Amino acid sequence: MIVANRLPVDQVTDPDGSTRWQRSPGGLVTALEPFMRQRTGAWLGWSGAAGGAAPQFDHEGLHLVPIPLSAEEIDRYYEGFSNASLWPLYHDVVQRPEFHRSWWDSYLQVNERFAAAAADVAAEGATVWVHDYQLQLVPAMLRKARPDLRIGFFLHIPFPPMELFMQLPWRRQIMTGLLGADLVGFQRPMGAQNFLLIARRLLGLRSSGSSVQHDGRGVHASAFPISIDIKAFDELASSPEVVERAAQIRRELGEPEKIILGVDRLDYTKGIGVRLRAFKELLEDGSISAPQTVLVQVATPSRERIDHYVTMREEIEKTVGHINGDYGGIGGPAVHYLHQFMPRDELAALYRAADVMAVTPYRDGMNLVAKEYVAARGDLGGTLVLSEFAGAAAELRQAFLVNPHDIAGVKAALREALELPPAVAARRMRAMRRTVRRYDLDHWAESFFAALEEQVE
Ligand code: GDG
Repeated sequence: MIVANRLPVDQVTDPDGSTRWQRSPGGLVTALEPFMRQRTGAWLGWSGAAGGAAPQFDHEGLHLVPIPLSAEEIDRYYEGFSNASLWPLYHDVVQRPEFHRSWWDSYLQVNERFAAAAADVAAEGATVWVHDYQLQLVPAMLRKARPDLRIGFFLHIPFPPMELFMQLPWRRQIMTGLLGADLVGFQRPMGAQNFLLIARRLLGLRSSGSSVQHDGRGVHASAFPISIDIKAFDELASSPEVVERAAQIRRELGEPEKIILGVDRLDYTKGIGVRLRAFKELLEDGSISAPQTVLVQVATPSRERIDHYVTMREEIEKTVGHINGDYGGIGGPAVHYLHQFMPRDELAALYRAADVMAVTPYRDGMNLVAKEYVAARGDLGGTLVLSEFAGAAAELRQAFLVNPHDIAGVKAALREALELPPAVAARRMRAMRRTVRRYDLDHWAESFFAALEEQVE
């Protein structure tokens, strides 16, 4: 059973008033959905809309259990505590986290609701896999109600170093919540190390190797770098329709010599501004010119009611306006900015069309976009510029690794990536494809389950 903040589908209302379920965006769903489809199991999560309880239902082979959230809980638990306290705190305080007791109360209450529903639905001795920062209290709550269950937890975002985590007024409760799991998984070894250190120092627990003793049980903490369904994405991106669409995109952009691409949820952790600034300076100093070189930035709408996100969107759109005002021509903008959700095959075509993929987050648990780009380049074309602070940098060593705080470094990497001879680019891409093929989504999930079984036996 999967327990995650969101169901893998959203309820959408069509103009004629009818409702239907549609696959929802985001890294977690992209990663888990294909994995669950090959198995039988249930998925508990919120539908994405405010309101009362909806009945359980089956959708494309999955048993889905919607968890209701009221408008106030969306405000406090989701947009508040999850996304304006924990999200910035865990991402190196790129923005200042806010702490409010009313948000915490709501977080506690919603976690209780998820745990109670999971306790209700899970079969005797079932394996329950709880996901992400919104539900860190669920493991302990669930264990209390159902000691027969095998409980795994995976954190999709970074787990911060002790000095940042200690800011959290409810740090003990969060740690105790996580320690209800048999296995706590992180994207990077550093996350597991931070967790173990905090368990020792804050709670005074005894640890040996990568386990701590809590409540008479051993809790294991380890890294499981997430990936994507490489084969499926590779096939999609190599299909004649997508390859043709990629050529058409280049034509629609006016046959530029070089296309730089960014694809992100519109989030302040993703460093979209870094990319724009580096691109602007390259235009300014004459290293490149538009429309021979263009930047396509897809910024998927995200968390649109949270203040930080509203301000960031305004800043980004202002910068795009400035760049196009200064460097674009009639019918030929320098930046093609799309604040839209793209169909998956359109995204694949964009990856396929791009000469340089720019992924420059200040901090990112993994970053699946970087892996998707590599998966999409069966033609061995394209180069990847990747932030050192994305989890993916540990695996994609042949990318141009950059420090997003160093604009000069990002500029230099973009310039180099744009000028890289195709044979060298192909060599780098081939090496990265080998890595992503070996450590794909199945490898991630299977190694997590194997470790969970080993821990419990
Ligand atoms: C969190 C962690 C971690 C984006 N725009 C569109 C679209 N997407 C898809 C991408 C990709 C996914 O959403 C985004 O995944 P990321 O990993 O890049 O980022 P987060 O959403 O922040 O995910 C992250 C991840 O969880 C998994 O553990 O890697 O570090 O922050 O798959 O393709 N998909 C479509 N249209 C879009 O416009 N179809």
